[in-house]
Amino acid sequence: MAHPSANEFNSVMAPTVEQQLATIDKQGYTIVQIEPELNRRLADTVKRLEDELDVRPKMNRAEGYNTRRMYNLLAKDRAFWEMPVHDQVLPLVTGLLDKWALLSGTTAMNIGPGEDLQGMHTDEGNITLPRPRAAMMVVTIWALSDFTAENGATRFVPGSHRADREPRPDETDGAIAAEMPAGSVLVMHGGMWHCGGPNTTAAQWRMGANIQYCVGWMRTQQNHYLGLPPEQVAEMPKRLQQLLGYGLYRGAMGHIEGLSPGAVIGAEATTQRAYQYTETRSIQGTSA
Ligand SMILES: O=C(O)CCC(=O)C(=O)O
Repeated sequence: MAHPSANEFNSVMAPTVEQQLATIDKQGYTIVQIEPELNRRLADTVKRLEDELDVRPKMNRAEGYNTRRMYNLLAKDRAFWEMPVHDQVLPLVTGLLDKWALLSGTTAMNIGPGEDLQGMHTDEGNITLPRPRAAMMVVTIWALSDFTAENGATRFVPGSHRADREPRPDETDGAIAAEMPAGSVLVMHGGMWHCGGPNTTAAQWRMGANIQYCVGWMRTQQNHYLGLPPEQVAEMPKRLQQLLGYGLYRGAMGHIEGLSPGAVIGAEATTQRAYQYTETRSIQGTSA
């Protein structure tokens, strides 16, 4: 009997996007793997930038007392451009939200020795609509170093995306540590109770990044229009421009004088006129 090659075996064994989405629907999360070489490159870039930019702890409970945090990663190095569009991650995001999903934020979080538990929260905590509900955000925590219970692995409460309320910061009952090797990505429903873990090691740093998405009609956590130089955006691949909001939501929302933001900054890939889908005079069967 012929045996499958390693590639065939992996493709036979790897769960489909539908299966991964079913897992997220049930338990609120799944974990995927990225290429080790990409992971090394991202980790090296974060380390270099932290030193070059002299990134220091921001000294509050949300951002940490011994955590080096960097926001707006896409503006800081092109290595990060690969993250939001990664093919192991983006199909899960669009499966949970839809194809008009936006990138909400990009943050590197390097948790240092002695850091406290961050405080349980959800990234949807500012949304005041009743819970439980369909995901309005998707949180992807990239383990750029190994994540262990001791060095500050993300804590989360499986199934809490179905809770009917937000957690209190000290509400850690049922929380588990997302222990995972470097190169893993924890993909979570935005309603999941989670937080950065405490780092009880003497000298290990836990390097992670949160690449966060939201539905296309929502205000993003980080403001890309002002955070990214337009000439840099114009050089990005089309899918990344769309995730940053340079296209139009459903062919209409977010225009400037009838044009997409991409058209205004000279980004050819996302140049679009609003309501193009109504250009035919017939009202039969047309939509964005
Ligand atoms: O660093 C982590 O593991 C999670 C951090 C987090 O949830 C946040 O900053 O909102």
